[in-house]
Amino acid sequence: RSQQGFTVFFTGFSGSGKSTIANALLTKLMEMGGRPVTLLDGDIVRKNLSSELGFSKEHRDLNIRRIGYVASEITKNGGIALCAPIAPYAATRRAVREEIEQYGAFIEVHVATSIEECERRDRKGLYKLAREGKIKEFTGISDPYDVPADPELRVETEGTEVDNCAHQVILKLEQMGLI
Ligand code: GGZ
Repeated sequence: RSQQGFTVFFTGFSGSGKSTIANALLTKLMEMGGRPVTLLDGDIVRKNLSSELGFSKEHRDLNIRRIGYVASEITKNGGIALCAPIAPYAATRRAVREEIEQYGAFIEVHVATSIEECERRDRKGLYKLAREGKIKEFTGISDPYDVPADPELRVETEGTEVDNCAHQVILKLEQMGLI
């Protein structure tokens, strides 16, 4: 029973810390040994699986459905999938959840960094470009984000270390009997 596969699905704004937390979680889970762990990071998926896609609702949905399909295959085979896209639409997240829950557990983690904080950090300079209108349909600035109503876990990154956020996910997985 504790050997069932599962998917940890991070969602949040660009620059919220999804990738950083997912990478820290990846390290922790790999150190524990046992099942293989696969990280499906937003930008890596965009480069390798969704290179022809843009950021319209249709294209974002297609991107998320592809990530969901790969994660469902991993989960089906008893592995651990970590996904870290923005995934702005609740209905699409719900569809992915339903697909994955046929095979194992789905843990939605809302990385709840506020848009103000993401824009203040602006690690990649994308928010500035979005404000200048040089990037259109930018999530949180000129494109929607449905805040998860009922995620398995919500992590606050403002004033919490990355390692602590990753540890909160570990605790949740233990609580759920998954690791
Ligand atoms: C949001 C965009 C956009 C627009 C480019 N809106 O910080 P990043 O750079 O690395 O993360 C963002 C990434 C979002 O891709 P996802 O596949 O995670 O999005 S979705 O789940 O909605 O399919 C950002 C960059 O791509 N980026 N243009 N318009 N983020």
